[in-house]
Formats: sequence, structure tokens, C-alpha cells
Amino acid sequence: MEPLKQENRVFNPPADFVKGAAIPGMDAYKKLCAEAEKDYDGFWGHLAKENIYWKKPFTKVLDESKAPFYKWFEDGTTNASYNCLDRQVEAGLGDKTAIIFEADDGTVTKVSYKEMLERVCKMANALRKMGIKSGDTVIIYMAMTIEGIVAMQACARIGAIHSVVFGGFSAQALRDRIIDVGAVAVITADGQYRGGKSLPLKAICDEALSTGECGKVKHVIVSKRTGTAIEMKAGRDVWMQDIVANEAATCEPEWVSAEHPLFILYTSGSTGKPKGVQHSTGGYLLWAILTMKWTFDIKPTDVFWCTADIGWVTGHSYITYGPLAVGATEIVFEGVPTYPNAGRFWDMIQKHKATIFYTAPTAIRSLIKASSNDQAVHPKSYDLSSLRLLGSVGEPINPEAWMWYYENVGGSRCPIADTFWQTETGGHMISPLPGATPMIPGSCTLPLPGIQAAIVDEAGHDVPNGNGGILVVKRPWPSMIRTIWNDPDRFVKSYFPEELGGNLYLAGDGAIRNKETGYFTITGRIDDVLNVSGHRMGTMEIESCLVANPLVAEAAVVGRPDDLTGEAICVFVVLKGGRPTGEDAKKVATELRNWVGKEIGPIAKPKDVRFGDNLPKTRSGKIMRRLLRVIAKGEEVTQDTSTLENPAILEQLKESL
Ligand code: 6R9
Repeated sequence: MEPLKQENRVFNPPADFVKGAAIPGMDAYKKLCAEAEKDYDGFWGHLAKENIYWKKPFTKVLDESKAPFYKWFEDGTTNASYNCLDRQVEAGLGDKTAIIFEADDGTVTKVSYKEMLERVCKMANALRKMGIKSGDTVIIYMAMTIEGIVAMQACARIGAIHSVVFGGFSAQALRDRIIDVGAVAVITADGQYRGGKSLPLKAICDEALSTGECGKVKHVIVSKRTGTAIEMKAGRDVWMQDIVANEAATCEPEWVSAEHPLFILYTSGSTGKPKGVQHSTGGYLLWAILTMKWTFDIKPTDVFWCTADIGWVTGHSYITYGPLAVGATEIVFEGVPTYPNAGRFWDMIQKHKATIFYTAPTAIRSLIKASSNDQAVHPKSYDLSSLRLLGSVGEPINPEAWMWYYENVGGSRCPIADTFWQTETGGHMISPLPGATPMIPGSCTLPLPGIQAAIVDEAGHDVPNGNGGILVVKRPWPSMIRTIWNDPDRFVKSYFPEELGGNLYLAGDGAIRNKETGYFTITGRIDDVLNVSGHRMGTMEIESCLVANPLVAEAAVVGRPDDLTGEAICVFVVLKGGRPTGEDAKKVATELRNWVGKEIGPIAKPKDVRFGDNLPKTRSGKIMRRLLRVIAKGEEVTQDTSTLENPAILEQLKESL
């Protein structure tokens, strides 16, 4: 796909969409922005009162006294699970379908709000009975199932802090998180179904827990999904289906402070160790609700489908919490977009009459490719007329993919919300509002009301529109990261660095604003974080994994653009035994790929492995990654290499296997 030079196409929200929209037109958007500007506390305080059930109302909106450790609605008490479930049942939505679950094999199960509440209560009672209490941390290592959502909601109900680990992560990655978070229990499943295959979960848990470092884990709760033979350790392991069987279907929620941590979610940073991003209860929930209303324009009749996994933040905000907190009906999908064929998404939209569809550019690009020579799996071969709104998340969506999505999936009638946000932001930050913002393919357009996004230079000074710079947020917002679990210093250094003055939130992305429209376009990460198929991967994390292999002396990891996955992982390796060639090199490359797959997870497997006798270094010994990036792209090195100690090495590294 050739990138377009200058994007001039503008797509206005359809008139009939504007009519019924939560934010109807740019004037309504500007009015909300002005209200926030005029009275920041009043703006958020009013919205928090209106959108959340408070057991005890808060008296103060924002506490900035210990900035950047901001506190929101702190003396108010509430409960996330109550807001998602009880509130709907009390409002008469008990029989409304909360979840339409479609399993990998196509089996459909529907769960009403009343049933969901009962299942969560039973699980919450069971957890309490085991001695798990408010403030305890619980790891959830599950795939996309109703039980996964029940487990998260049950933790929230009793004030336990959940930390979901993506079901594709390895035993080592899981162990690191269990230890760092200090988990007292792990909730998992025997296995998971993906693309017609049954994959293990419990066996990986056992491996993760096999070392003494996980000693705090007293309980492993296993949901039966695949029926795979597994070992159950007496005194530690119990079946989820057994422990809930005799529990009461009601459970008094734990009323927690709005600042009580709802969850911790690990994400990659620019240094080796993943960061445990800590979110609050009140502020987080408020933003999940508001963005469901503002960005997704959610209506009682909508069938909402977010294709993310609960292992990522998108699955937290737009599967487990947001849709339920607004009483929506949502689709939850266990499988993969290409099984049994690449028409699966379109088939499911048609079957369940989805009205809002939210997915990632990488999925769109792979489905463009798959349907380019197979009409049967092309969206045009399905009835997608139920759709009224599309969304995109995880990485920049290139204008070609945007146009294809708009025309072929949305029938040129559905707005696209290109939502820019992060694990740390809790919810959408910059996105078109579907009933207001004129869209330009490839631009996430404008910040949501109340979000003070800006672009600054390296000293923290505003740059004029048209000049690229560093994306920051100037004021705290309710759903922002509260700290890095166990590492408040790293929180301050990573997100509120001294160099920018200490009071700007540093997103870690570069961006540029259009001169005329002021629209934002994200230009990519400015740190050593790669974005592969919408998943964040720290280059350092992969490098430390590679050098932990007995064959490897040194390794450098860079990203290069990839048509399908956005970025691809390219690694340059120096082996202890010298530079391999021919078949030998291919063999070692496969071995290293599998090693990374096993140590971190399949999503971290490098696409391209190259060997050298050394790496290009400055005389002071710094690896020159900018040269490696050029080589990885297959471009000629035109930069100044005079500071390079060993220029000859570049020729070796250009050779791909
Ligand atoms: C929600 C999520 C965050 C990083 C972020 C940025 C990239 C996400 C984007 C986007 C351009 C968009 N990103 N959405 N870039 N346009 N609409 O993805 O969280 O996994 O923490 O990733 O993803 O680079 O900094 P997370």
C-alpha cells in the first residue's frame, strides 16, 4: 500500500446521525469544551454526579495537592460492579441481553443483566469465602469468555484489584506479573479455543507458579472450558464452576473510595520491565461511561461490538466496564477474525445485527488482503446494513485502510471514530465525535471535551500548528493512570518528566496538528516502544530476552514499517560463537524466534533476524539504532557514519536470510 502524500478528503457526519447524537454538531462540542475551560471542577463534578451511583457523595472533585499524584472524587464511595450490573437491573433492564457470546466454534450464548449480576455475585461470594478481601491483588489469566468478564467484575465487587494477563503471554511473563503485583490468587481456565485449536492456560500457570517466588499465591481458580486434562494441586486449585455452585446469587458490594485501585494492567515501557499501570475506580468508570456516550453515541437499541481482548486496556474499558455501565448489549467473541475464514467478522455483524463495530487497523489490513482475491469473504458479500458507527484503535490507521473500512464495511454511511488513547489514559483522548466532527482519513482529529491535549517541543513549550512535536496533556483528567504499581518514582519520571517542566503528561507519542483545522495526527512513538499489530512491545524487553539465550552475546531490536502489522520486529544479533551463514544462520534464527515466542509470547516473535560480527556502535560504545532502523527498512544508509567505530559491519547487517 502506497501512502498518500496529502490527505484532503473530508467526510462530514451524516445528517440523520447528527440529529439523534449525544453531541450533535461542532457547536455542541465546542460548548462542552468551553464549559470545561471555564470551570474545570464544576464540569467534571457535574458529570460524575450525573453518571455514577455514589453510595456516599464526594465533596471535592480534584485534589492537586500531591501532583502528579492527582486524586479525583476521593471522599466519595462507589463500586464499579454495582454501577455496571445492579444499576441496570434496578432500572428495569434485568431481562435485557448484556452479552451475546460467540464461541470460537460459533456457538452463541446470551446472558441477561439479571443473570450476569447473579453470576458475578456468586463468584464474588466465593472469592470472599476464600479470604480474598478488598485491596488484595488477583491475577486473571483467561481468554475471551463470559467467565473472564465475571471474574473481573467479581473482583471489582469485593474491592480486590485485578490484573489481567493476556492469554497469549508465556509462563515467564505471567510469573513476572504475579510476583510484581503480589497476587494472592490466580483465576484461569483449563484451556482456550482459538481458531479451531485448543491451547493451554492452566499448564502455563502451573509453570509460572513452579518457582518459590510466587509464594503469596494461595488459590488457583480454574474455569472449565476445553476439558483438557490438567493437574489440580490439592489445597491450592479449585474449579470455578464448583466454588460458585452453592453460593448465594446476591452479594453486598464493597463500597470503596473513588481512588481505590480498580485494576493494574501491565504495559511495555522503554526500559526492560513492564509497568503496572494502576487505575482508580471512580474516575476510570466515569470516563468509560462518558466515552461510551460521546465517542460511541451509545443508544439503548445498539448492539455494540469491540473485538479487543480483555488482556488489553481496550477490553477493560470497552468490554468489561463501559458497555455494561451504560446498559448496552454487547458482543463478546472468543475466536480470531480469520477462522473458519476471513469473513468471520462480517458474518457475525450480519448474524447479530451489530450496530457499532470497534476494531484495530491491523485486523482491517489483514482482512483487506484476505478479501482482495476471495469475494466470498469480502464485506460486500454480507448484509452489514445494521451498522451505524465504526471505530478504530491501537495504532494509526492509514488513509487507504480508512477508506476501505468506510466504503466496504460502513457502506459510506457510518462515521469512523479513530480513537487515540493508551493503557495509561484509561479511555479515549483524541477522537472524532460521530455526530459532530468532520473526519479526515488518517487523523484522530480533536481532543474529547475536557481533555487538554497539546503539542510541545523538547523543553515543554507549545509549538505552532503545522510543526511536529511531542504529544502531552496539560491538565489531569479523571481516568488517568494513578501510579505505577510499586514504583511511584518511575511513574513521575516516565509521565511527568522534569525536562518538560514536571506538570505535563507525556504520552510517549509524536504528533502534528494541521495548520488550518488544528486536527491531530499521531506520528508514532518517540520512545523505544514498538507497536506490532496494535500491541505495545518494548525493544528493551525483547533485547533482554535475546541476550538471556546462551547463544547470544549481544542484540539490538528495532521496528520497521510493515503493511500488515503496522510495525515489524527486526533484530540484529551477535552470537557468542561467531557469525553464522547459510543454513546454519537460518537454523539459529528459527531457534531465536521460538525462544522469544516462548519467553515473552508469540506476539513478540521477531519477523527479521540478522547476524553480524558486531553491532554498529559509536566510539563511546552506544549502539546506533537509527542506522539499524534504516537498514531494517532496506534503505541505503545516507546518514553520517563518521562517529561509527566499525562502519564495515553495516554491509553484514544488510544481508537478510
Ligand atoms: C488503547 C491502546 C497505546 C499506543 C499509543 C499510540 C498507539 C493507540 C491510536 C494510536 C495512532 C490511534 N495508538 N491508538 N496511534 N492512532 N488511534 O492501544 O493502548 O496498548 O497502551 O497503546 O498505541 O502509540 O501510545 P496501548
